Amino acid sequence: MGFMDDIKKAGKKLIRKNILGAPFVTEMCDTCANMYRLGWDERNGGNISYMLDEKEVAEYLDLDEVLRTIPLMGVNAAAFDVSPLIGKIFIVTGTGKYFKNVKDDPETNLGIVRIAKDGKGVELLWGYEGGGRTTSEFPTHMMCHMARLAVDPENRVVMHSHPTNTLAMNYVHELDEKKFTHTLWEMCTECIAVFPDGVGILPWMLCGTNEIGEATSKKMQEFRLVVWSMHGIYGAGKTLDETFGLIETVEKAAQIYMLTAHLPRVNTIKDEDMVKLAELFGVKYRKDFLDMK
Ligand code: 2HA
Ligand code: ZN
Repeated sequence: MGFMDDIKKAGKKLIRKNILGAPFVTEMCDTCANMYRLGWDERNGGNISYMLDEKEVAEYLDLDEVLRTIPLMGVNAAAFDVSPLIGKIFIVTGTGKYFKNVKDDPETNLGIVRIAKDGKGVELLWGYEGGGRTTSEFPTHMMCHMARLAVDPENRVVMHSHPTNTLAMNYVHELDEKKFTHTLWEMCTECIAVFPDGVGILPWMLCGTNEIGEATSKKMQEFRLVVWSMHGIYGAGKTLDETFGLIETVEKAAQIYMLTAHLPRVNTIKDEDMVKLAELFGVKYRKDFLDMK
């Protein structure tokens, strides 16, 4: 490289903005802090991946500067095809990291990674200081991104969490997608408008594996919310706010259920009322999840 190239490179560095002020970093920090504060993400529970716009990231980072390459964790590489995501950049919570600590130390607890050209690993562009890696659920996240992007090209976020009441409800309510969704819809007036596609449910499965990733992404072809029985929930959406809001709404409904399940039910929101709501909001809802004949 010649002298002029060095000057140009130094110049590019100088005009680059501070990544700690990037909206995608501050939003990740705020989201993790919120989820922790709500008690949904104890210890290292939960993980988030958020697909970023390459041009936006280039305002903060030199995209040619790869800090290190990280293999995809817990994955039978031959069975795992991420080719639709090659070159895509994500900000991702780190494995073993605590949501509690993200806001105070984003550089250690978060990483910005690009899916490598061979699709077998990721290139670290920023973060995971001290040798961190992507969440153990990264394969599931990537499979979910692929599934959601196929039905909604604007999907950007996949979020996993252990919301307390949603989890409690798993122990006392039948784990049937129609019945579970219907109960949630009955608990808050706007539920049917917020998640008209309902909630998918997987049986208890071993987490961090290809199998659970495949099963979750299969559900994500149909649902933006998937309950992992006796473990937690997955959500997908266009923004961090939207995805958080989906999980938050399920959790609120589950809380009402848990506060009332042991009491005689005197009143409820009727199916015909839910239809009116869905029509008012103009949403396409799972008609087969209502009990109306
Ligand atoms: O990242 O929640 O499911 C920790 C978990 C695994
Ligand atoms: Zn979990």
